[in-house]
Amino acid sequence: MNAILIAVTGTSPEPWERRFRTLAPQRDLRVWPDRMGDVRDIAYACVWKPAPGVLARCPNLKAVLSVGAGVDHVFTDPDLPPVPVVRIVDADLTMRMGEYVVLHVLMHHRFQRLYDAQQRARVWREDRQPAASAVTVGIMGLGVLGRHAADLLRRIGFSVAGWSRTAKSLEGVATFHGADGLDGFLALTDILVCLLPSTPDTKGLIDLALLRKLKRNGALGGPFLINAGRGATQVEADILSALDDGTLAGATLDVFESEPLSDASPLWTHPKVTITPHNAAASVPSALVRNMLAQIERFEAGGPLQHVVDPRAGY
Ligand code: NDP
Ligand code: OXD
Repeated sequence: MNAILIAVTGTSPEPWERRFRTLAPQRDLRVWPDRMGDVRDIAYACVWKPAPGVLARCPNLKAVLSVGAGVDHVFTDPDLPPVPVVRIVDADLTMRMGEYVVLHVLMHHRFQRLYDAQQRARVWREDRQPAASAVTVGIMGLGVLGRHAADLLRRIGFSVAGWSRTAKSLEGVATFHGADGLDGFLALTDILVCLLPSTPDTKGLIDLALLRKLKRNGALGGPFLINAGRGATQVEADILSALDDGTLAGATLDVFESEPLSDASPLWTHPKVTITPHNAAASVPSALVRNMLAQIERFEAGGPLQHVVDPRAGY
């Protein structure tokens, strides 16, 4: 009893299994699809995009643990059993996202794509360079990841604004919330960083109408977009239009409406776009299995599960 199931798709279960066996050799470990054994023994499922219906086969499941910070990949299962779903909150993942956001904010702020192009053409020409303090980075999503990124950016010297669903107060950050706060937030923003979850409320939020509300006369000469949250929040056709008509000066995209990004997408070769393969903050077994085991052991000792997702909000 109390077996742990590893049920992942699109990635190998092997490193997860190896790490569980190293840290908890005494635990009964099962692996989808071939080694589920007697499903009545399975109490916990550690999952990434689990195949629909797999979790419903485990009648004694007590909790689902997402191996990522996002949980949209769990809620797409129409047969998801009514057990708590917990997500990863871990310094390793948080710091990885912080690195990504800082890297891409600075890349746009320092016009690095321009200098890359100039280097290819052997052009020695210095462009203008506004100070970080003249640039506002607007972060959509002031959760665990958004707050950490805000703190890093503030320490580098950027002006930072943030937008969330509910009101927040963060030192040194101009905060906005809800539909009523969105336009004011966008009007301040030179570099928009999206760290939102995929929920029914955030679907398609980053469209042309929204991008047109970003600051037009800012120090960078035009606004930039960085999306490292979820692709479902963006309308890619609108982002392309915004890049082509000058609404956006450039974009970094780590997440896409459909992943992997199709070979046919014009985003791949767009001169103003930087693409990464949904690796802004990878979930790494060496760091995260310890976190999941701690959740399970605390729960078995009678303590609460932490970072349980509200299924109605979807994050
Ligand atoms: P949290 O749940 O801690 O934070 C989510 C934030 O989004 C909160 O501030 C929340 O507002 C806000 N939010 C949610 N819905 C809305 C809405 N409708 N309007 C305005 N704000 C909203 O999540 P994390 O910070 O840990 O992670 C954020 C997301 O990043 C994950 O859900 C995942 O999709 C993505 N991610 C991507 C990775 C990658 O490699 N690309 C890696 C890890 C995560 P409030 O504070 O009011 O609740
Ligand atoms: C996550 C992700 O949600 O990697 O953690 O996308």
